[in-house]
Amino acid sequence: MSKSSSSDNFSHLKRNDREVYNILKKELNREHNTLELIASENFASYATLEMTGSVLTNKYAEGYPGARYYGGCEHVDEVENLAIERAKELFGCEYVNVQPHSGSQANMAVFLTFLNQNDTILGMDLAHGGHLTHGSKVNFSGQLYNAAAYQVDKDTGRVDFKSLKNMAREIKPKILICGASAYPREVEFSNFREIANDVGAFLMADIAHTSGLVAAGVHPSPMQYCDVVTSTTHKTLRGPRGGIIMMPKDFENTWGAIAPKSGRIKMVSELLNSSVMPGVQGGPLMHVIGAKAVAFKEALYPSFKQYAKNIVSNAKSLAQSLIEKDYNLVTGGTDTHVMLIDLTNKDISGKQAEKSLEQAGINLNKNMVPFDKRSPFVTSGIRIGTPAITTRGMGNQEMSIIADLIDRVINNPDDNKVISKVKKEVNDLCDAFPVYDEFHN
Ligand code: DSN
Repeated sequence: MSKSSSSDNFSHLKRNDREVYNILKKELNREHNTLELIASENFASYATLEMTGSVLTNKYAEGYPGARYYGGCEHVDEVENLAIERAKELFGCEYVNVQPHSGSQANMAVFLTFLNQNDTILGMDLAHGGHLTHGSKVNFSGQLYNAAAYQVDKDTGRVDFKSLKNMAREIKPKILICGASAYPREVEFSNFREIANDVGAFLMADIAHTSGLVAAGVHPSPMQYCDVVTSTTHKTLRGPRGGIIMMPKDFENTWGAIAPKSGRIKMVSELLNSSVMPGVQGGPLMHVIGAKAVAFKEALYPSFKQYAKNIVSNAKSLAQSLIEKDYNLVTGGTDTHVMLIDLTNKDISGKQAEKSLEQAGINLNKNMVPFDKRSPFVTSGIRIGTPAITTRGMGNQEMSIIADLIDRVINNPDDNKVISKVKKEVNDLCDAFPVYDEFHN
């Protein structure tokens, strides 16, 4: 991120609370000195951070623009409307709710709108790349609803649409969920649509991971196939931490007015809005909604398209370098920002790999691989993503260096000399691609 002339960062914090200031500085240094390969993380822009740290945090605004439960909302109304309009333009949709505090809360609001308790939902198995809120037994989605999970094919690592179709016919889900947290290939929305049509299910896409790629046209859009789409705003989309819910063009014609569990007949947009607030949340985080507006504008710029292309090109190039070093990539590669590596042939668990790499300044997460024999606390794999290092400006040349650094640690996970040497090289690489340099004044 480019330098500006501003100095005196965090001066109030520094004066008023040295303890917290020191923690912030340590985190700044960690972010600068680390190769951030966690696929769900990114570096928000200065403008996004400014809005997130703004006076909009002071405002209570329960309700929606023009219909709030508090006075003084004229400016937060403006910013929420702007965020909505920009998101519509970015994703080509007709309905947007920008209030969910997170992707999980966006998903919860969708379920609350379209499901009754104990209704059947069908999502991707968490151990095969799915998300907690797609029906995991340890999450509300697996506790309040009758959740079933589809898996990937053992040989290809890709969604097994044949068995998904049979499963859907058997259990007749009310909602079929597509989209994942650790799936390296494009989500084939049209295949999911076919199955949803076949069994009369409502089709939901959770594009939390790929939304930046979707916005840039680098990943297919779910809008022409899905009934409702949820996302986070902070992963490939590079905005503030938060969630959104969208519905495609003509959604009201598709759904018409539907009857909620009780009360008067409502339009689906009205129901979704009231599921978010008051159903799941109270006061919206107006500073974050303002920052969503900022990030959506950034994502509309042509430079963001190039950024998203670079994320994917970096992921492909890193994947290729790792394959050349005999790493076993689930599905044999990636179409997106993320890759999943089965470390079984390297004789190291995901847990150990994550730990040793962290000591060397390389941050990623252990991850179950499909049909993993190890527990989620140990795992046989790691997940690697390129959004954050691409934001720093790294390109294909650096990907081959990074593959080499990873490989040296994985082959010598207990060798402190190797780890120290790699850490030094990681620091040099990070210094060559600074992030938030303005904050280091
Ligand atoms: N924690 C996110 C991820 O890492 O993919 C999903 O919520």
